[in-house]
Amino acid sequence: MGKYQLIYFNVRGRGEAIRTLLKDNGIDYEEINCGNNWQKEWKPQMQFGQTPALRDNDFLLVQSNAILRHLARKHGLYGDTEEEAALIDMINDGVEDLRSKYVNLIYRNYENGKDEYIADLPNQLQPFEKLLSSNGADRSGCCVGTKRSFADYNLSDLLDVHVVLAPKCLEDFPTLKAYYQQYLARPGILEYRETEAFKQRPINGNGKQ
Ligand code: 0HH
Repeated sequence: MGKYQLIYFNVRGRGEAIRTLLKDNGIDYEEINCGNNWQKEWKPQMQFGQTPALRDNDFLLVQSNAILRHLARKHGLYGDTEEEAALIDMINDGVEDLRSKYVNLIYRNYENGKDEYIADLPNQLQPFEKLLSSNGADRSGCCVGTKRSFADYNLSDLLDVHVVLAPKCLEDFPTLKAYYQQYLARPGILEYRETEAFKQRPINGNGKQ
């Protein structure tokens, strides 16, 4: 098997959960920055005209959640039973719902919408707190079962960007806070966050965060 290639802009954005999954699981990959010649070279190659994209030998896959699921199937990050896989999907869909709102705020309504977004954030985070506390995720670091899944990388990244947007947003959510701290303390994540590549990569493409 050749090395995976992750084709994306030099931002965290929708690429970061994929990057952290790869890094934390010691999966070798090459990072390709499509930002230099996006319109002419890269965009026409992409099935939906967007990235992130993952090249897996001759197979080119786009859509960030499809990429996470593909890697999860191949590397044992999709739970142990069908029920666990369904719950992992459910949580990942919840992550996608909140990420869509976040992306809309960042790219379309930051100045006018930020205060209202932050005021409503507890309502958005509460379902995750409830789901994770029922799974003891503050101790296990896993949102489903006792094994990490792709949804953990996506949810942890979602918390990561929200802590930047609203630094106190996890204060009233002890399970989410402990779960996020466990994520940050993982050796693979710690090592990755020490790299210049991580430190210099903006969260979003327009400088807002
Ligand atoms: N549903 C898709 C998914 O989940 C959505 C992907 C998407 O929105 O994968 N892709 C955007 C890039 S994410 C895209 O391809 C936002 C990052 C913007 C970075 C801008 C450049 C920054 C340079 C430092 N957009 C390009 C396009 O639509 O033409």
